[in-house]
Amino acid sequence: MTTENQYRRTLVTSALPYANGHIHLGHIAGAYLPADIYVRFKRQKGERVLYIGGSDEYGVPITLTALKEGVTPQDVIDRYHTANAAAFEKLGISYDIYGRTSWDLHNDTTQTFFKTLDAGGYIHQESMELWYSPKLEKFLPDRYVKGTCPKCGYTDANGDECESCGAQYAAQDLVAPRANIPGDDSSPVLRESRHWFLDLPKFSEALKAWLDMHPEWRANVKGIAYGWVNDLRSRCITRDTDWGVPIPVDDPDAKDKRIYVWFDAPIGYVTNTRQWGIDTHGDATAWEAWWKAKDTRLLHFIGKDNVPFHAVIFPAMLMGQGDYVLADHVVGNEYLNIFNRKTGQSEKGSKSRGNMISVKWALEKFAPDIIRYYLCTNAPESKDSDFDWDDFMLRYNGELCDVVGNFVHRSLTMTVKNFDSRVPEPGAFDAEDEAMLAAIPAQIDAIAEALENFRFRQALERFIDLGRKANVYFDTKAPWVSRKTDMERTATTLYVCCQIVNGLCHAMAPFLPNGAATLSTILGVTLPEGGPEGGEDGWNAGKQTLPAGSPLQTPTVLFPKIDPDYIAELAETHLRGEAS
Ligand code: B3M
Ligand code: ZN
Repeated sequence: MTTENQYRRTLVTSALPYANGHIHLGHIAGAYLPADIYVRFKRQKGERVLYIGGSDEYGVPITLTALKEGVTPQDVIDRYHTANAAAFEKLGISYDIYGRTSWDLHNDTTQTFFKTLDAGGYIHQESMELWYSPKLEKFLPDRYVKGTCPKCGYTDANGDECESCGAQYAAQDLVAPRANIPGDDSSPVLRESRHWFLDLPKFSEALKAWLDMHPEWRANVKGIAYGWVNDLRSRCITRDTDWGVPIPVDDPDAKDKRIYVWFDAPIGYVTNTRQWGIDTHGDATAWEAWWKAKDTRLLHFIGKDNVPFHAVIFPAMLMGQGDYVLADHVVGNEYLNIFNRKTGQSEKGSKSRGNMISVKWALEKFAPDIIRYYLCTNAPESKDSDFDWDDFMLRYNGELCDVVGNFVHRSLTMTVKNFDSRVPEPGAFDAEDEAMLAAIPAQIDAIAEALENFRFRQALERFIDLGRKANVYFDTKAPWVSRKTDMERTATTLYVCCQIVNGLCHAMAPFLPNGAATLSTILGVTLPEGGPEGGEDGWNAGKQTLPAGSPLQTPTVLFPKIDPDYIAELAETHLRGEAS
């Protein structure tokens, strides 16, 4: 089926994680899995979709890690870029490219953005007082200095913002500053430094007009974005550091400074699209259609803390370039907290608490589909949710295994056994058969509708609902009984069941790619891969008939159950802080 949509491009980005640690399940539930499900769905529909990801490799947290470990920043980013790219791949997060902001190409993209904004009159310089270490003879940007928060009194606040109350402030407002680097116990002093600023207020009207065009966005995203746009100030976009993109100005003062990581990071999406065009098409201009053609739909999937950058600052930077598209949707997610079964409390995932679960660790314990299933049923879409081991097991075992897996297995086993491993020839349909056959396309459309609206939990619930309806049908028809007396009736029932299994196979593919791949082999159906150039509609193919006579392979268990003892053991390991 050809739709107008097939000709339009959808460009999807997921936040670029810092190459400063292992990505964890909280990240996945927010910015990565929903994006991947969406992209897989679009590809399956045959639409043109490109999915961009990569590592964010500059910034103070990375140089601090390097200093503390006595290695170079390059060592740090190489280690975590490699580890995170591998974890994403194993989990089935299907990027078209997973790039790096340390690429030379990225200097070029970032510097072009800077120069265009500068030429457009959107960048100016200001002098400011910043903390300086007389001992190291260096400025102490951001987290290189710690102190007491001027707003809430938290004593471990960063130089520029407080993790405890969320306040952002000027360096000189920090109370009782101290250097936060090994080998420097001196007291920092304030010293003048000249920096470059992005004139955000100049974009104020345009940003408001653009936000006003998107009443459909989630309330959390709109709330944060309007809060910022209604109170815009110029923002410093450079830092006193040697780790970052060089500032493209002819000024000796720029030599010891670099572009601020939050200026270059979203530009990484553009860089990585450029590199994708070069890698796949040998075409250095292929990226432009994805960023500049009017019919491109740009979507950002992010965690809530990244909303200001994706819904205000980056769009302003794009406006300043003149010819880029702006995001059509910024899908901002809340947080996945950790339910601590010892205390009975939900707690924030944090490095210092050691309660985070790395993707790397989780993948050593579970098949990717298991993790994907739980994180999607429990995605923090409109409010925070809890990662809870009991819930993890109950949802997976009780829904995916017992409802869908069980139906697929009993239907296929009976069909293979009684009908010579082929989809049986049906007799006349009764009202229950007709109703069940009609429910397959209806449910597939309902799943699609939820996915189009970024309601991933609801989409997965509707998928499980199809499984529930299927089990009711199976139990009503009781083919294991009719088999003894009425083979024609049994054939009709199992024919209908094969159609449901085919529908389930197509519908599960965006969520559970491994299960779908195994099942499609059993059914002998092809799930088209799709991609940036678009292709066949393999989504609505789930509504088509699997013809009588089609050969079937002997089914294997798609979703094996998890043993409660195993879960109990892992929960203990996790509580001991060994899962991060
Ligand atoms: N690296 C922050 C984060 O990982 C930052 C995102 C950049 S997206 C362009 O949450
Ligand atoms: Zn504070």
